Amino acid sequence: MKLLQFSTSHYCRKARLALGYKQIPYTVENLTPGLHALRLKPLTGLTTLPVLLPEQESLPTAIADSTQILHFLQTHQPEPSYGLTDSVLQSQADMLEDWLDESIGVAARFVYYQFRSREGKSLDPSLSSQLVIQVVRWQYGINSAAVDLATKRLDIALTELAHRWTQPYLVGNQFSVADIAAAALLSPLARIPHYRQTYPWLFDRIVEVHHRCGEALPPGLEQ
Ligand SMILES: N[C@@H](CCC(=O)N[C@@H](CS)C(=O)NCC(=O)O)C(=O)O
Repeated sequence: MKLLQFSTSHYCRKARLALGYKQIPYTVENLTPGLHALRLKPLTGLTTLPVLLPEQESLPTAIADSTQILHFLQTHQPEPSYGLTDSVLQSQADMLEDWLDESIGVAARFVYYQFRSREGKSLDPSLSSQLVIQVVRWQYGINSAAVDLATKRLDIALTELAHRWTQPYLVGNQFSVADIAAAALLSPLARIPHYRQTYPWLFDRIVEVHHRCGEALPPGLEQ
């Protein structure tokens, strides 16, 4: 299989965690932001990454969207499983995954790129890095007002997750798509001291999920 990705994208990290958990061998193709749309549009009709190319007859040519990729992998190779045996708990995991994808992953992106252009500029003050950050801010409409809202949304999310993720698993007592989504989509916060100091349990969980999936730790958590 081949994963089309942006190497720094937290949504692509989510797909890599799932592939790693399933121990499915795969190659990656890193696309160039801006030019990526030319490659993706004919394949999926969308412009977002990750995209999985199963590269096998009788399987779909391309699967777009991290949630669809996780779903495909679970059906294609059920073991080891991140599906829950109890259907009610599986629905909870699916809802958490969707909330993390659509709301919290976006909020984490806003807060992260704001940090990298302000207090966190020293992480890489080079012109090329700051240019990329400014392009991303422009692309997604990241400005102070939007970042304030994203910060509030993250505070609510982390308060909610604190009730659940201080246990080993977000849903029930099995590993699920919710754990994978949370570990990937909140990983950009590992670079931001405020989150490291306020929510230390979050980063313990993120590290655990990465170990479980055999995926390299995100920037800020490398040992
Ligand atoms: N819901 C999508 C979101 C993926 C997403 O937002 N990907 C970003 C990179 S982090 C992207 O490809 N942006 C480029 C674009 O929108 O053209 C998923 O889960 O795969």
